[in-house]
Amino acid sequence: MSEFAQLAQFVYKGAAPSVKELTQKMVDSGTSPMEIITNGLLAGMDIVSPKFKNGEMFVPEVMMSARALGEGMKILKPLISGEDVSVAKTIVIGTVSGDLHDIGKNLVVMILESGGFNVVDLGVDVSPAKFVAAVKENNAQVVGMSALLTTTMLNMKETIDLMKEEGLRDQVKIMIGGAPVSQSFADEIGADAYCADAMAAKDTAGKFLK
Ligand code: B12
Repeated sequence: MSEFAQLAQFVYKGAAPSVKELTQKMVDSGTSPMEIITNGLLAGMDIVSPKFKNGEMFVPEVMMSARALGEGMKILKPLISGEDVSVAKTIVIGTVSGDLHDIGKNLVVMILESGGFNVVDLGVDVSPAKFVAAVKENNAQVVGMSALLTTTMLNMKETIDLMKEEGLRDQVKIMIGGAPVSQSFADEIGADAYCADAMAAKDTAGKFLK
């Protein structure tokens, strides 16, 4: 079994110490951090996702996988976020109200930071009012919203509507992401962009902040 496949298995099994150890070993032997994320850590989540969907895995086990993945991310984050922050532009990002999924959002944060953007991460379960307050406080130019549930994706619209009410909509570009959202949903709720993954988020933020 390759080291990538082994790492994916450790994530799937929620074996945090093994994930930590193997991630460090791969880093030490010169494997690229992005490859470790994509072909090891996220490949592990790709094993978890269908099993969770069809009832072979349950919430506590998926939490263990998420935690194990986080241990790997902790090692990799400083390695891909090390570039000089030269762009004084601020992106406020969070997972919307009622939603606790943050693996994808955290990955987007890491990639944006690696691109030199100043990122204010509001965490999970972020209310529309909290997004608005953060845009004001940080004088942000971009807002990123994540949602993984069909029920919570509607809170993206609530947030955009509140930005309009507060007269902030013209000040910010809004990008959204997460498994259930799409370009057509972005159009429907009046977001500026939908991004399928973290790399697309970085490209889109780059275009917005040119
Ligand atoms: C891990 C996971 C959990 C973990 C979350 C741990 C954590 N810290 O995040 C736990 C176990 C806690 C969990 C809980 C629940 N979950 Co869950 N979960 C998942 C799972 C398996 C993987 C999600 C994930 O991390 N993917 C990996 C990341 C890297 O991908 P991503 O999030 O899509 O992010 C990428 C892009 O979307 C994009 N992106 C994401 N966000 C953003 C933001 C911006 C601004 C941009 C530009 C881009 C962007 O870039 C990211 C990186 O490339 C999904 C299955 C799936 N197919 O998505 C179910 C899933 C999302 N969960 C689901 C459900 C039902 C639940 C629960 C309701 C279960 C329950 N009965 O309690 C709860 C809800 C809790 C809550 N209130 O939020 C359903 C949702 C169904 C639906 N249609 O709404 C799914 C789809 C599983 C399923 N098919 O049944 N879950």
